[in-house]
Amino acid sequence: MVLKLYSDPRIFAGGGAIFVHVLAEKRIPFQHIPVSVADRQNTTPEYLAIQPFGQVPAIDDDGFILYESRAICRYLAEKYQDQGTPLLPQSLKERALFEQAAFIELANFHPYCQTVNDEAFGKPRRGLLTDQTILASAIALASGKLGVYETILGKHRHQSTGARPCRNLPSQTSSVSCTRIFL
Ligand SMILES: N[C@@H](CCC(=O)N[C@@H](CS)C(=O)NCC(=O)O)C(=O)O
Repeated sequence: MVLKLYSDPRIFAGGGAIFVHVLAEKRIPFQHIPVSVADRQNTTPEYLAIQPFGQVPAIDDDGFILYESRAICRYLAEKYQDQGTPLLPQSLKERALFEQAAFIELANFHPYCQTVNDEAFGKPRRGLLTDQTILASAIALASGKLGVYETILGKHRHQSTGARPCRNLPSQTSSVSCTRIFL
């Protein structure tokens, strides 16, 4: 049965931005089941039975329900290990560096960029006022973290071309693609 993917109607929105990279890299066919947060479809009893926190995304893989976008990424990368782009390193040390990159994304990048995104774009879209103090503080914190990324990227120039592997990280970078920067 084809993988069912419950996510925002704009599939690339929110947590969807994280795992669509894995779906694409692994060439995994899926059925998109839109769950509109704007229309509160994430709070119906049917959806809460799938994702008890009422958040998107979630998947149903032939009856196996999984939520939390990064856990979904890990599951799909592992399940389709021999298909598409290899994403998970196998050796102990490479795996440790992968986990380091993944936790940096979660702890040092995502919270600040998510706040910037919500204050600058999410709130106005929902008809709310941006809190300029929170926005300025999150931008300052995010800039500091991105400065560290720049330093790390500067040390990891592309082996063959000398170019940096990735510049100007998008607002939501998947843990998996992030790993390529660190390995
Ligand atoms: N940690 C979760 C976060 C998911 C999340 O925050 N989803 C947002 C949309 S981007 C959501 O469903 N918000 C609705 C709500 O919390 O009521 C994940 O990565 O899957």
